[in-house]
Amino acid sequence: MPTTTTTTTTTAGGATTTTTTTTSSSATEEGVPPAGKWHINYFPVWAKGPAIALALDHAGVDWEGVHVKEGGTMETLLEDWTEVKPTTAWGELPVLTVPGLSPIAHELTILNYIGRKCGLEGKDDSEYTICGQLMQMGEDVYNALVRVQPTSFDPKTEIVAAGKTAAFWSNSDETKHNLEQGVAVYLSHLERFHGACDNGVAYTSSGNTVGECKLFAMLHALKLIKDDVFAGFPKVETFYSQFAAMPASKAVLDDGSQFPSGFLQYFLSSSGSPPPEPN
Ligand SMILES: N[C@@H](CCC(=O)N[C@@H](CS)C(=O)NCC(=O)O)C(=O)O
Repeated sequence: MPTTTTTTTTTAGGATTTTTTTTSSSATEEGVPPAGKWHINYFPVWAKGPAIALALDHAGVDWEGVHVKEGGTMETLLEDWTEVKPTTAWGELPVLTVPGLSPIAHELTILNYIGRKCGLEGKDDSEYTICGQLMQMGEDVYNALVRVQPTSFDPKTEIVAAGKTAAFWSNSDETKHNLEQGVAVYLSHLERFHGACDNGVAYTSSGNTVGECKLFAMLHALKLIKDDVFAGFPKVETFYSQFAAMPASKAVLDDGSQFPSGFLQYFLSSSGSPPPEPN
């Protein structure tokens, strides 16, 4: 754990005393968010950045977002990314930068960091494990969408033609291998888990742990593709609606909050309908 060492020299009655004090810096203390502005870099699409923006707004930290490069536009995005990519640790976004630490990459690591520093990982061990499982479920849904769903950059023509996208949306067989699991199976697991958590409309008592931020972001990605996707899953639908209505969530949904512009739909319907206009 990084520490700060302070050496103090005092002279009293002709004798010199040197005292060395070692303390952990605030950037490493659980529950103590580093002071100063936090910076998050991510593309202007609803994929792996929105959950972080949601968590930052729910945490109430002072933050600002950039889409790839300060002052960049949609027109310069790809060119900007070619320039910025080699400067990142892993050649990818999102990247969070907080005062006193090296840049942090990988969405789930960033979310775990925010949860730990800002008290958004559940009030006790039980909620901590709920939070973590929801985060992973959100990631599983993301990875399923990456496998089958057309995106604003890739129509996935062969995958759609092979019927894999349609199968994801129609398959409710819970015995299928999880790589072939349909959206209804993910949602029925989330419906049952919600009941087991027994925490009212949300999964945890606060309803805004980093796991719930990630889950909400992926539920929203599903809803953008198919508006009635939660039909038959009332607990999931209620969780989605109440999370969307929270003021800290609305800012991100409306215009990307502290990002210079809102997030565009990334995963598209396979029926060829165009994504909505940018905010
Ligand atoms: N393991 C990383 C994956 C991040 C990732 O796949 N980022 C994509 C955007 S969603 C990216 O940077 N793509 C641009 C590129 O690879 O050049 C995470 O979970 O954050």
